[in-house]
Amino acid sequence: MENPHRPVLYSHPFSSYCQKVLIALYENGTQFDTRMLGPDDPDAYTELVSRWPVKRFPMLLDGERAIHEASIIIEYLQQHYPGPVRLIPDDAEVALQVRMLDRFFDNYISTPQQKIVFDAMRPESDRDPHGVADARAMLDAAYGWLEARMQGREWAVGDAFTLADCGAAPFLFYADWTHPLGESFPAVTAYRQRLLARPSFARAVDEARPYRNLFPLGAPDRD
Ligand SMILES: N[C@@H](CCC(=O)N[C@@H](CS)C(=O)NCC(=O)O)C(=O)O
Repeated sequence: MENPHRPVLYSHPFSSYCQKVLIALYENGTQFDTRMLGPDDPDAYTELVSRWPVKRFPMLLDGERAIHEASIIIEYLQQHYPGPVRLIPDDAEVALQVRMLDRFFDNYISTPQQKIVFDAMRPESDRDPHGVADARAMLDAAYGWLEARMQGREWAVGDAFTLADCGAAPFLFYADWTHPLGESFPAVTAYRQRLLARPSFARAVDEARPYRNLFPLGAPDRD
């Protein structure tokens, strides 16, 4: 039976976790409305915080049901608004690998990347150089693991674009700005380029271009 609601995404175009969900929505051509979190709609942020005091976004509101956490929103969309692209494969073993890679990109690419960016937004006196050094070491380790994994692969798991690639795209995009891949990780760099060429992510990147001034480390003049 067709779902009677049109879900509403509370998000900001420059946010990596919002882009992760936008990729899933665009891959399947899912119809949705947006409440953009920003000065033009202060009520949107108030509503987000009233439902999710940890103040993290995106949030998907489907009728009165709020869904949090980008990966879970993508799982929810597949269950409730299925489209032609199965981002969580039907095969349980392959789906397990997809979820493992999804955790990898969240925990070991995005989390250290965010640590470095959030640190740069603090006043000089409140910075945490030790934590930032740990985050850079984590990114180097994660890049190394991914470099070995991506040999001969097009996407993170199997032959198809999945949930894992939805996260990889924005997280590697910003991670390379924050802690450059350089020359040492050619397979990861090539994977990042393939992700940038994927129409769903290219659209999200284009929609976020006007906000590059928000990047506290200075957005590089590329991508
Ligand atoms: N675990 C969350 C992380 C979401 C997240 O970190 N979102 C960022 C934007 S990219 C955010 O809400 N930042 C606002 C803040 O830290 O106050 C998810 O998977 O959705």
